[in-house]
Amino acid sequence: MTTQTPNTGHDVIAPPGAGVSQEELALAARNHGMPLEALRHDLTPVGLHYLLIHFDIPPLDETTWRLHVGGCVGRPLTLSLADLQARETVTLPVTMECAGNGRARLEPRPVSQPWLHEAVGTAEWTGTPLRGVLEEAGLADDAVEVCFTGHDRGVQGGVEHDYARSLPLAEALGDDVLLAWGVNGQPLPPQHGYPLRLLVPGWYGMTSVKWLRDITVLDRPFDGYQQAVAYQFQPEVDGPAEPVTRIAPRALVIPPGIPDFLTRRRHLSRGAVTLRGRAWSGTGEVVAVEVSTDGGATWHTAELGASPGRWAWRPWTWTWQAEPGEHEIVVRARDDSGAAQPLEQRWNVQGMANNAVQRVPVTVA
Ligand SMILES: Nc1nc2c(c(=O)[nH]1)N[C@H]1C(S)=C(S)[C@@H](COP(=O)(O)O)O[C@H]1N2
Ligand SMILES: [Mo]
Repeated sequence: MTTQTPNTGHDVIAPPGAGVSQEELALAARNHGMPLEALRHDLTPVGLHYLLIHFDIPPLDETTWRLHVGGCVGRPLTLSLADLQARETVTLPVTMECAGNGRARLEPRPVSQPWLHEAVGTAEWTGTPLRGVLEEAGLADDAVEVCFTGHDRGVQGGVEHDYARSLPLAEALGDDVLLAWGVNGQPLPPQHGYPLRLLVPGWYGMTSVKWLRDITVLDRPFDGYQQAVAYQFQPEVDGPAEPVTRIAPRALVIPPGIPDFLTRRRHLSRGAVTLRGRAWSGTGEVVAVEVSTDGGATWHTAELGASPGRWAWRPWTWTWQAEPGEHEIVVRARDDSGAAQPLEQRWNVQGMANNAVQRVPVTVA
């Protein structure tokens, strides 16, 4: 079986039982997750929102930066940030999650950013609907996709490229797709795409291209590296692959009690403890969250609260009468499309969309 990236000789799958490598550690130190206790916030404070940056944060200045809109359009556009900010302005709370969230829990481990559960955050993004800009440029009759290119460039899988992703035309024209310059009431900070990023609610994070440089309308599907090679759900090495698109349902619990520093095992006292968390999905509205405290043998229905918006996570609570002993809390979500979290995820080469349930070991004294 081929477990190395073409052109680089690097392992794409860690040998069975191997620990996280120095390279994975370097990625993890750059691309931090959201501490799970930050699930207490409706909107994730910007510094606690997860980050995923493939290459380097590009040095950009909004006074000289311009957005170019071209390809299969009647009128190519060059827009400054002020031009964009003079347009219709919308603010939307959106839960974003990395498609690689859960990757490090697969065995054998796909080698990349080693997320466990924490590659998620919810922010209020401010920008202008993409549709208005595309309409102003005038879509040609043969337009099929819209490609978004960032200012960041690097080498992945031995291929040098600008970070770029595309959307089918119908998705790009969706009501809630934004060109965003603000987050939680502030200008975008460098790490989240300053001065302008794409924001595609409901889709995994790779779609929401940061540091936008070009929007190019295409008359054929885009075949760039981040579209056609990365972000594929491929259950078998050398087997067929499907592109990863929308966020699969997931619930997380705020780990209760206090943690052990090194193992992060939870310690709490006996008695009533209200477990709290959030649940989200890009394939429908979350309609059920269930909680188990015995590793999944028995399940209880949690109470759902209101989401801050259609594309944002829902809070949930459930009160547990904790008895002394060793327990394992497990939570799972289901949405109104019928999609639900599995107890075990089907393995895949890139470690995509692993929404297998969270398990939190707890010691009750
Ligand atoms: N230009 C560019 N856009 C990008 C990326 C990137 O590396 N370069 N990473 C993508 C990925 S994989 C994710 S999960 C989200 C993360 O967004 P955040 O760092 O603002 O949370 O940005 C996406 N947009
Ligand atoms: Mo990602």
